[in-house]
Amino acid sequence: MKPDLFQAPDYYNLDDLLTEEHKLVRDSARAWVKREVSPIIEDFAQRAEFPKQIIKGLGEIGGFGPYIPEEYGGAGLDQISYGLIMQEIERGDSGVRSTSSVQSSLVMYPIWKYGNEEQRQKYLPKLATGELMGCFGLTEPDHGSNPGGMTTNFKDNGDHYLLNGAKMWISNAPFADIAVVWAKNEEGRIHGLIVERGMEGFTTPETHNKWSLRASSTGELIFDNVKVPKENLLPNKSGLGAPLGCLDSARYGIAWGAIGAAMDCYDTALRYAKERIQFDKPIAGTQLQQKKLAEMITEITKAQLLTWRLGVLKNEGKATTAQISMAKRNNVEMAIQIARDARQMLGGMGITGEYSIMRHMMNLESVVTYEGTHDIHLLITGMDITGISAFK
Ligand code: TGC
Ligand code: FAD
Repeated sequence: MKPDLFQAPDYYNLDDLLTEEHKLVRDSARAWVKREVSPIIEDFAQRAEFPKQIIKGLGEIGGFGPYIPEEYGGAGLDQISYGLIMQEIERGDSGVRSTSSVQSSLVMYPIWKYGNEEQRQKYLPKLATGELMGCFGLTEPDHGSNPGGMTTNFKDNGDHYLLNGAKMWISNAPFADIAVVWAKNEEGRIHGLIVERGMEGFTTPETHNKWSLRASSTGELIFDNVKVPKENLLPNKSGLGAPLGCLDSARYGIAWGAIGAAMDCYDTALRYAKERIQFDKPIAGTQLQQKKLAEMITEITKAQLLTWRLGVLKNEGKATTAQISMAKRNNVEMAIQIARDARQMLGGMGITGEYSIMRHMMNLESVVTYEGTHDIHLLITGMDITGISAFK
């Protein structure tokens, strides 16, 4: 793979809107990605393997629980810093950002928000350093966009619960130490349970043959009469709103992350176009390639503004689910379009692993599907502006 020469575009001087702390956090994540992710990621993606050696570094740059309070081992940062970290990590690879999103917003967040003090003390500090890794089990083979229909269930069995069912498409499942699992009790109410690797009847087979997110490990969670201690139930929130609350936080991070992937594709295409000579001049001097580049920087800038404003609202505790959906949907679609155009601009070289573009493009096919598909987010906006649900 080519050396990482990435230079971040900032067409509207958005740095002026950031604090010194934001810039420090962002720059250290950017330097870490250049040093630790860029040199190895293509090789791991080609081999369809998650690079476990980066876990410790991810913890050190605040990639695990950036906004979780310091008393629980988190970085205690604000939501814009969280977003900037996701942007930089996904600039390297969406699969690495996935690992960070899952650990932060889908494992640490529910333990922090819905867990009791004992659960927070037991798990959060170790999750923040990566000593413990987690995964999040919501999707089932027959319930993806409609998680409320889940059939995974648990029954009161004296001093423990008995958990049965299966989850599918679970990021980090094959190596996670713990899983935050969403299941229905005997009354059909959804609760979160912390399931630990090693519990009898709990297995996590890996999903193979993915063309997307190859450097992220995906698997199933299978529960066959798993005895889950009663103290592992998250006591402070139940109902579908509990897992959906975690998704708000993860989707917000993805909105920022997608900008990172788009920036990397744009920057690569711009550099290539200035150097690649055809018909005795750089292809960057042709109107068609300038149109692509001009549209890319316009879309990146619009996404940056949308997302920065969302970050301000999130810091004020005012960002709504529908606002987060709009940003996730817009930014991921924007990144996919940029990846496709950038790929074409590199001609044949664009399909090789010499450049990051094709990997980003394939990764983004998962990003546009997980955490709510492109269609589902459109329907969330539709429901918000009309007051009528088109889901059911
Ligand atoms: P609906 O009737 O609308 O809502 C059910 C209850 O939940 C409440 N609620 C929320 N609460 C908190 N936060 C939110 N964002 C909430 N959205 C809804 C709602 O008020 C209601 O409460 P109550 O008290 O009245 O019961 O639910 P629905 O069944 O109609 O479904 C709505 C829909 C389709 C939007 C939702 O289910 C959805 O978002 N589907 C998409 C599924 C999804 O995103 N799955 C993601 C799985 S995790 C993942 O992909 C990780 S990838 C990780 C990585 O690698 O980065
Ligand atoms: P379906 O829900 O079957 O949707 C199929 C198509 O139908 C989509 O185009 C959808 O938009 C459309 N559709 C569905 N309902 C409607 C409707 N009402 N109106 C119009 N169109 C509709 N899940 C987890 O719980 N944890 C994880 O860590 C996790 N990681 C993932 C990692 C990867 C690589 C992938 C690919 C997925 C992951 N997921 C995870 C699952 C992900 O959230 C689901 O794939 C996603 O929610 C969509 O569900 P589905 O695949 O079952 O598609």
